[in-house]
Amino acid sequence: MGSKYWFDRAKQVIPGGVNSPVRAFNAVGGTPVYFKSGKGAKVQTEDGTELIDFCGSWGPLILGHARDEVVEAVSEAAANGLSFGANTAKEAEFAELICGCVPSIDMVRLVSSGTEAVMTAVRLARGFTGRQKIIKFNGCYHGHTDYMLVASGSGLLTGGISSSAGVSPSAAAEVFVAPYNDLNAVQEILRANGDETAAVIVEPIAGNMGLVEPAEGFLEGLRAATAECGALLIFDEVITGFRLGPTTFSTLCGITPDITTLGKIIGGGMPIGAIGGRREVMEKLAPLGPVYQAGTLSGNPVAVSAGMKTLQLLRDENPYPCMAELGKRLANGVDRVAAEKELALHCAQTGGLFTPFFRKEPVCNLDDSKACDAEAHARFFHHMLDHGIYTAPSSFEVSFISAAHTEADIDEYIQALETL
Ligand code: HOZ
Repeated sequence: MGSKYWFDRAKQVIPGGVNSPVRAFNAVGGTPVYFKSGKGAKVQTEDGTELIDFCGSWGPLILGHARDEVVEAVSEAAANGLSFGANTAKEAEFAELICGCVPSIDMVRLVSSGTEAVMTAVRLARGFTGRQKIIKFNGCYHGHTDYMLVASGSGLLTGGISSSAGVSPSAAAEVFVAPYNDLNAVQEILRANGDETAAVIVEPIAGNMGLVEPAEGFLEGLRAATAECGALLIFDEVITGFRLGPTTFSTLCGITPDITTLGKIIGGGMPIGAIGGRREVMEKLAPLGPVYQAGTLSGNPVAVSAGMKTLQLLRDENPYPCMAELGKRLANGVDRVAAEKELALHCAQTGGLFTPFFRKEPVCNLDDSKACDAEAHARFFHHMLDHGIYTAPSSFEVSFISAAHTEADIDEYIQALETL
């Protein structure tokens, strides 16, 4: 029973056959691959094939699939109880660990997903400032809360829509949208609406229109502009948190946001999200303050155990320089092959994050990303898949190198590309 069999069966009972639209292969066509198991950098499929996985569950699996110590931590926690809906020592230790790793986070509240983290962060910003408006960036994705689906990235782009149906016009009207990397546009919005603006939310490295790094001075400018008008700065680090070092990207780049959202890696492959920030802001959350947030499974002991073990291993083993070297090796290889074969292609890369963009010119915002050759990307994706390489099934996503990948895995990627 292969992927096609399971997809046909799933489509009868799951909308589109998938539990998240990005899995539907809409951008690349064909039948989505059904995964059976994973270990390290490799996955086994229901088609009986083995693939080198550069998607890594969209980011959480920085240590690779089923790392022994993480699985042991999960098994031990599960044997002691799957959920209590009450406090555990482990969640206090985990919060201490996160606060210890991220200087801008004095306090942290755990939730169950990145979407929930952003929803809470925005409510917190509104509760703290007493203002309603939010500024976001075109092509940044912050989960699927109503007002964050305006001009969103990720799966909305592959579906050919930039905003979701079902979002009330009043929710959408509270959001201003600026082009990514365009500080002037933000300053202009704030000049006219600064006293109504609760927060600017940004992926400090954009990862949902492909990989787009912040232009020099962009994040610093956002920090200064928000501080000037009393709006909060929210860094959505669901992708970048603990991805480029054992901390947030904000720590690495020396910019202090008021609120940070986390997810993915901090759950080590289990569902989790977190909101962290400075004490004065975080103390507005219930039960200390008037901003309500709750969750039966928030701080779930199994998820916390997976996350805790993952962060400890990252701290103890420091795989970051190695992942960055592999990332550079991959990007150099892609660019070399592109030059040799005269392909309109270049690879954006930082650390273990990368996106092959099918155009020669750099990609600095969503318009640039949309100008890439989508058909060339789809051909590339299926060619790589046929050669045992699994990457993000859309050019509006990032791919991930984990601590489990080796030089040989990177070289296989490049060899596959050479025969494109
Ligand atoms: N942020 C991920 C995609 N960019 C989430 C994956 C999903 O939407 O399922």
